[in-house]
Amino acid sequence: MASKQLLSVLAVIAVTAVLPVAMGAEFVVGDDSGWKPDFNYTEWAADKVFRVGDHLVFNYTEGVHNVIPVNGEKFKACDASGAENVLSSGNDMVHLKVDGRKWYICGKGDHCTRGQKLVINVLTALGEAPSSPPSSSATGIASYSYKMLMGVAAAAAMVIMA
Ligand SMILES: *[C@@H]1O[C@H](CO)[C@@H](O)[C@H](O)[C@H]1NC(C)=O
Ligand SMILES: *[C@@H]1O[C@H](CO)[C@@H](O)[C@H](O)[C@H]1NC(C)=O
Ligand SMILES: [Cu+2]
Repeated sequence: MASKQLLSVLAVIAVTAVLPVAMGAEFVVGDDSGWKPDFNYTEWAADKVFRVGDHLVFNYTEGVHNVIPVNGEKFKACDASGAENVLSSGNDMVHLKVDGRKWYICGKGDHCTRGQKLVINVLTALGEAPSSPPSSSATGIASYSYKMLMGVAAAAAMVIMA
């Protein structure tokens, strides 16, 4: 009886630990700087690994900026014309559902040419390591292994309890 209760507790702990994997990571674009011109988002993204299942949060004052998903050519040209999915809430969440390169620009004024543009490469959810690992890859891999371990522990606890 006591051991079964212990297993329940362990299972809850393990499931709680593995939940962030299922939900993906959240990246506040620009961190405390938020989404604005005169900021280098290439530099911001350089040490991060984005995966399918993660999401981006664009944080800015509503009305001052917006977020427009574009293609590579429009990104280069800062071309906001013909935009279909303009995000403008000031707290825009973008779920990364498909792997590959993603581009976002601000369509207000000259903001894009002033650096308010973000390009990221989204890796598959459980894909291989990026071809050129970022400097922080050691911690990334460590936390990833930890989550995998907790996932296995959760699965094992479920099996034992069943
Ligand atoms: C932004 O940072 C990247 C990487 O450090 C650099 O290559 C690029 O020149 C910078 N862009 C600007 C506009 O300063
Ligand atoms: C968004 O920006 C505001 C104002 O700078 C800040 O107070 C808030 O903590 C930011 N939110 C997030 C999620 O970073
Ligand atoms: Cu802007």
